Amino acid sequence: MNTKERSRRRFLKEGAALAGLAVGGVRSVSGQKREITRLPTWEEVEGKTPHYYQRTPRRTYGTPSPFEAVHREPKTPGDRAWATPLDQVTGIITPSGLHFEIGPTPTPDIDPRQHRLLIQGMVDRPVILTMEELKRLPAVSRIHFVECEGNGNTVIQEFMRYGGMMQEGLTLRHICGSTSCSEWTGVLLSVLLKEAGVQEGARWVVAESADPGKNFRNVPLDKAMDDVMVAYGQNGEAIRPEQGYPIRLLVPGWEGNINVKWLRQLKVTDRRYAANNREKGFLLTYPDMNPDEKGRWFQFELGPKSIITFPSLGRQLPGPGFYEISGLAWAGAGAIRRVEISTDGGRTWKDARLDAPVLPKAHTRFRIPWNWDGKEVVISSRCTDEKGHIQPTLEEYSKLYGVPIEHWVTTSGGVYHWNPINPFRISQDGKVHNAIYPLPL
Ligand SMILES: Nc1nc2c(c(=O)[nH]1)N[C@H]1C(S)=C(S)[C@@H](COP(=O)(O)O)O[C@H]1N2
Ligand SMILES: [Mo]
Repeated sequence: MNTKERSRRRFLKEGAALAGLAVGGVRSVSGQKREITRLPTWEEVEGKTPHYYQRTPRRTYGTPSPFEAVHREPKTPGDRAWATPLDQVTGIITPSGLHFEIGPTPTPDIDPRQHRLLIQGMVDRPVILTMEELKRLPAVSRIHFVECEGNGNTVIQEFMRYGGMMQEGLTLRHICGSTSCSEWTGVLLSVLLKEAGVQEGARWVVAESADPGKNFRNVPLDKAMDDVMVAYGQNGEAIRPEQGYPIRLLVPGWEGNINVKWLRQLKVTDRRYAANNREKGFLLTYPDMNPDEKGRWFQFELGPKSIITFPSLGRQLPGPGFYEISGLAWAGAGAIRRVEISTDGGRTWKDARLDAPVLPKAHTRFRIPWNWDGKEVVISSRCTDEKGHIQPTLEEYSKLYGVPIEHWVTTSGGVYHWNPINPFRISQDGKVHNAIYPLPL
């Protein structure tokens, strides 16, 4: 069989699997089967109830269809973290208006004409840049995720609050809504630092924000000279106010809070500044934890992580039949090399297809066809990054931190860099439940 023939056969085979969707002829909206010979015209249905078609004056700035109710929401009621509904995002790019958001309320709106970026400290030539001057410099556009170091810690809180019972009504947003992926445009920090001339002995760049919270973070010089960016563009337009307009620091692959928004100062130093309490990767924030400095508590890079976005927590499958299991995988260390899917509670695994482009430190879309027989099933995804790091099970994850599994349910300090495999259990009624805790709690 030649290649052409083989791909034709494969096409026919996959086509046969999908045909299951339409078995028994075409269904009308009311559910009755009938012969369809033509579709109604606009004139026949416009303005009738339910409104199949409607006319809307042309929008000067495009917004989602009125039939799309998608929006961001607090991660938990009253939470200052607003989460991306990842289960409603298609592909790998998060629409800017749905990017998760962690920062002060109300959102600072900064006038770019008055905003300046100051680069000072251990440099030969301190620089003050207007936003126009910054935009004249050589720029790059790169697709990267930003993930909050606390993404997933709601799982734990909910467990604590509900005595081990996963609360009804939780969706993917609650357990994995604090990661988003955009195309960012800006000037590499290395370009700015070379312009300013970094002095001998310098080791850190302290980034500070303009908002009243005065968020600041220490970036090691090695990372600063590598792929850190001062970004002003997001998905083809100016960064949104919620993401740090007019400029933010973008530190690819590292925990979210180091990506200082509303950036206004970069100070080159030979020592790190006292960590504020946002520096979640910092050992001393967790004195009750593994005190080994070489341990996992002192790291800013995010581990490999994947999550099934369909069928995901809070969804309900209408019945047995064909579905495509799909989701996102990402890793702080680089590109995703492989995603495997299990539909038998982690006993056996099959490779999922990765949609191009598969980019370093970016969300990667995976897909695998699946026929659900209607029996209770546990589905999970597991990813491997280009350095060979494999997403851990909850048991493996706990071992890395030197704590028993129970630790994550009893800890009061919050959970950071949470990347264990997150299985979902689909019960016979089609409901999708969280199955991360194997323990009877
Ligand atoms: N100035 C400032 N920068 C900030 C924060 C903040 O509160 N103030 N929050 C940080 C945290 S904790 C995270 S996870 C990311 C989130 O970026 P996003 O809001 O664009 O998703 O921004 C970081 N940068
Ligand atoms: Mo964060």
